[in-house]
Amino acid sequence: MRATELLAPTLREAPADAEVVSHRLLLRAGFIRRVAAGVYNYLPLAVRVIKKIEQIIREEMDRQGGQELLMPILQPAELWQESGRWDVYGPELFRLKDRHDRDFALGPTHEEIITTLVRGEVNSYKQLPLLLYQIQNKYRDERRPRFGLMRGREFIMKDLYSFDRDEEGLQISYLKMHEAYTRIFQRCGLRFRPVEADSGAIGGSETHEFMVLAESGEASVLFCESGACDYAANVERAAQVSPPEKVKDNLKNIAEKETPDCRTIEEVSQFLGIAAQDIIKTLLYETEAEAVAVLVRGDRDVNEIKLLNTLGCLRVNLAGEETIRKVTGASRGFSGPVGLKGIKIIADLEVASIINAAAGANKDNIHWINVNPGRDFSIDIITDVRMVEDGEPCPCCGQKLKEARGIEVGQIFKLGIKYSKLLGATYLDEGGKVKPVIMGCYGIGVTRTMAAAIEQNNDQDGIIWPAAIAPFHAVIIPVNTKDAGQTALAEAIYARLAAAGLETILDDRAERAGVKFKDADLIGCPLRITVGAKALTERQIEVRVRRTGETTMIPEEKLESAVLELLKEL
Ligand code: 9G3
Repeated sequence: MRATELLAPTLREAPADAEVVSHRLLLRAGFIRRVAAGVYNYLPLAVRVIKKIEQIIREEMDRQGGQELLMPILQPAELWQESGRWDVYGPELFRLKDRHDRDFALGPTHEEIITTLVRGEVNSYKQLPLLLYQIQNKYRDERRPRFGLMRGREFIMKDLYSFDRDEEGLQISYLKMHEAYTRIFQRCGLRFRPVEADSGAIGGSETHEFMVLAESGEASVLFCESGACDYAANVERAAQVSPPEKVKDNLKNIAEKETPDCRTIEEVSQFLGIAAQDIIKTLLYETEAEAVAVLVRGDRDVNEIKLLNTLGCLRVNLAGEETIRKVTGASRGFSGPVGLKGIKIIADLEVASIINAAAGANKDNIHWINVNPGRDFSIDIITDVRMVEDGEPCPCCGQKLKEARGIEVGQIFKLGIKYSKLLGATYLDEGGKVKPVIMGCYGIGVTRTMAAAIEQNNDQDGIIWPAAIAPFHAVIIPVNTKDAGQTALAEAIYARLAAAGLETILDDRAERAGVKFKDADLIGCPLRITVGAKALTERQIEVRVRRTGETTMIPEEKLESAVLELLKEL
């Protein structure tokens, strides 16, 4: 591709509203342009990257026996009403009407459509298993579309659905997708981890998220540092190791202390001279059914997902001032478990073994000291209900857990019979018995993967594409376009590399070399090939590696093989 013919409008300045580096660089390097909030044009460079990612995905889906199909973006409301999800999803579901006033949605995902397809076409065990996938635009009307391609309202997703006869079949399909995803992100040249995730209150079913590791990631993951163990979980899911049993002696007498205006753990700790870990933090939550008190150590945070799963409810929210006063008789900051009546008390494992702790007294400006569970209050549920932190022991092997940040680029789920039951997708087994098909679903955010690759691979000068997904392998820069010798040599190199199967941009623009170097760095192709005066006189070509800045002089006749060799490592 010649730069003079390529629509890659680079920008000197970072647009002001771009908050994350991938958004800034995609705009500056001329990969995307905004059309509406969370909706973008993908310019030619972006399309090349997207196609490369899609091709890797297709090859790995097909390797596992996946079959590609295409389902409609425009989906009739009836199917969503059948699954019950027309009413479950609120404004996030894009809804529209046709000329006959019939309701439709723009597909945010395709469980309803594909389950209905399989209901119609599959009736015997002989037709199973099936792995069906598509790569297509998805629509979700996010409350706050932001971070460029990280959270768009229109985005490209690969979604695969598995259909099996039984749980064993589902397990095989699930492992196939786990392996495929591992191969895909490896081939894309990304540093990533599959992590256990939470499967929700229904429980039982497995789910993993594939996280691209990047400081800027929104998600927090914990993984075992020991080489021997591969435990990794997202922060919602990570399990705490049960604290050691404490010998409950030396229990002191409970006593009231004035704590004027001390509402936070920090203020109470400071005022009473008691460490945060020796204070019981009491938080009131409301579910759709009841109010509950949740107790964690003062230095810990409640994990609301674990709380939701413990209670088996639909939602949990911190209670407001009004509820707090009604339940405790005091204002916010003075709640405690002693004498608390009429609500369930859920305590974290660590609170159950605490000794002589401080806690709110359910009276304004007063805390108890020397509170002891069992003696001074009783607990309804003792369970793991807190966030696990960096440096805690691994639940698998006891070595240290390390916290890292990541971007979720893929997720795999065991669905079971949820959709096949609701939509009536059944088959006849070998004994002629009617059974629901067992399903799994597996997604990869294609456009998000492109953005995540940039979040993980960039420097102050621009993007650094992994070779496998780079829009081009190299940029060829004739230093002086007025020098006929240089332009001729650059053209010859361009033709030779193309013949060797390499994708290059020939920067034939009549710009200063400095401008071209800057744009090449910004766009981030793995290699830059500079054709200057020396190339002509010494027949040695300068090849520079974008990631390291290292340059090597390659004898002109060895250029193709040298470039191919360099790309293997990038
Ligand atoms: C909706 C809306 C938003 C949604 C969904 C439905 C997320 C929804 C979960 C999934 C699960 C899997 C197939 C590929 C892998 C992920 N946001 N999800 O179901 F109506 Cl508005 O999409 N689907």
